[in-house]
Amino acid sequence: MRQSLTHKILSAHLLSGRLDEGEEIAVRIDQTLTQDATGTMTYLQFEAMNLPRVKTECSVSYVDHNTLQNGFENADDHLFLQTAAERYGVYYSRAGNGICHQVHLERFAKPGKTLLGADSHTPTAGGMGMLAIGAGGLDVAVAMGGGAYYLPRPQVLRITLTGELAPWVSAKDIILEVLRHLSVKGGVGKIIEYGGPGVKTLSVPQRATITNMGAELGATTSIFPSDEQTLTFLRAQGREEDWKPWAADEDAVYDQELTLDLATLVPLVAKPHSPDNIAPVVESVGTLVQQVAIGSCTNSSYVDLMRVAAILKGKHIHPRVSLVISPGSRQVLTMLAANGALADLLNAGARILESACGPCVGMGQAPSSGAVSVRTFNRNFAGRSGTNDAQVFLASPETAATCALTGSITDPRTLGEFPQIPFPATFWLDDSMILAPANSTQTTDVIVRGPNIQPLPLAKPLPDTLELPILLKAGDNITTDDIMPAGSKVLPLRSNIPAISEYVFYKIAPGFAAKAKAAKQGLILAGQNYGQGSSREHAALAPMYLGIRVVLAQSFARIHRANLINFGILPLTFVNPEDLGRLSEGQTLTLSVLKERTRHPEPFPILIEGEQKPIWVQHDLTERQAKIVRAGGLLNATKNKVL
Ligand code: MIC
Ligand code: SF4
Repeated sequence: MRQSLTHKILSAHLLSGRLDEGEEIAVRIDQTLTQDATGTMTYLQFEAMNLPRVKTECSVSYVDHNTLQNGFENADDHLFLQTAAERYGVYYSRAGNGICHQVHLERFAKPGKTLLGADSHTPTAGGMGMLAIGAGGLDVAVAMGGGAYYLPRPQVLRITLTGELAPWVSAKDIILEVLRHLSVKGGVGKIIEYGGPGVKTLSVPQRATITNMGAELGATTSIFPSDEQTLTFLRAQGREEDWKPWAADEDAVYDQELTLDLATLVPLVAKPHSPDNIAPVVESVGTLVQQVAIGSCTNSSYVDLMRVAAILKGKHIHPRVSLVISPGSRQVLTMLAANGALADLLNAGARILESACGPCVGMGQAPSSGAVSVRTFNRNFAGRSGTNDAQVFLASPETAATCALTGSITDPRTLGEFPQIPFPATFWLDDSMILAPANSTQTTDVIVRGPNIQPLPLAKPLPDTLELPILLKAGDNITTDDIMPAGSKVLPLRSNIPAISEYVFYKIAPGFAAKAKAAKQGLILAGQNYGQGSSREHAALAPMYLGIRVVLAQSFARIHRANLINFGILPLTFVNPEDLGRLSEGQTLTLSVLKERTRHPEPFPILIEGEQKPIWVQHDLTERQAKIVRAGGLLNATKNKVL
């Protein structure tokens, strides 16, 4: 059969399962990436596997999230990560070198290879023709040890791009348009493959903006072919030898197809508080803006920021607006500094932050109360900016820069002539902030651990009967930011599960941690797409630590469901989704014969205290996943050799 690009790369890496039938496949992982907020747990987990060194072609540990050093915690984590990288043969990208996805695209990503990253925006590297998937840290640790990555057999959705973008319409508007069509759950279980004549008009960084934000669709990943544009980018990065052409066969068959004519697109925004709340910029024109934030792994490439600089050159931002810019990498920032664009940004009134995630993850620059903040980022969940009542709009760099000038939401097309930015023939190349892994004879044995780095808690095996109070009834699209918030107060506790667990649900259900501790064990109830957003396994690990044994939802987001299983929490769905309405907080549910029931796919009943009629649920676990849950998580399952 003629193959899609996805199937070609998957077939070349397939370890078990079939691409045309069955529930689950296992693939070989060539590269891994971690970042500091998920990485400390990942390396603690790798350590628990007792392996001397990583077995991948290349593994990189980035420091980009926790770069505000308010106390010893983050600095301690950096030291732990640096020494763990040295010990296990991992590249270490130091704080200040840039955001993991941007730097990985520049320096490591290779067409046709597989990448597993402990961050949901790992699909950014799909812009390079790489099959790049976000996962929980434990799955990444297993891949570093040479283990397979298991994923539900994906459906392939082909998006055919035709035509060419009009001036002032950008790659961000393409992915916002896709989000408008598909919503934040439209990509669940799918790999999105871009093709068609419009593809060749897009550079690798533009493609990476699109694949990056495919995470917001809930997609497993998104991918572009590797072609002349890929070669141009790799050549400019001094990595021409990493290029290989990769494309789908002409008459490949897809599970679903969509066509987008780029020429018909207009500048769009995602309005508060969801990345799929899409509308044309013109509909929000006139809304007063207090903050503009440009950066993040979605939109802070060299061309993005050069265009912003060109828009702002010789002008000054509106006095109401605070403009913050966080360049994606040291490569980008150095090039802007060298060619004078940085001076144009500064002269226009921009506040320049270091090359890191920064405001995107609530690490500083929280907007003022009730402020409108226009951001080039990928997520605008309520409260993620650090200000609960801020109104965050997501937009392209062109739209954001225009809003900074006018002080209100403005269509960038009103600015007149579109500044053309030539693609650089060579990027500034200097990898001195990436510490290469020492060869095996030189590795250190000393991994430095500060007091913030606490041992990893293990889950308990699944008992046969569970009597669980419902500790929370949540709605649809609950994000991992709702479950385990980020921000400058909580993020430094990522290596300390007892301490971070105090913050579980603290924004949407204050007092949850105390309630869970008092109950000793419990269940969470939710609507659709539970756990969308980030890959943070802390959103499973910390609830597990608080005694959560089961999450019963109408549906789950992919990465979070896998994390629940990895930490021994049983994910269940309703046979009849309307049954959610029959349940409320405080009721006690009884689940019995669980060891047997998790061995079969058949639905089973749960008893509601004081009621005759049970609720029917199902687990949808594969045999392997069921063994993991019964054993009390993946680490226990591996240790006890039940897999
Ligand atoms: C995010 O954008 O939400 C994060 C912070 O990068 C997360 C990872 C984390 O929580 O550490 C992600 O996207 O996976
Ligand atoms: Fe960092 Fe934001 Fe990208 Fe997450 S989405 S990796 S926080 S820049």
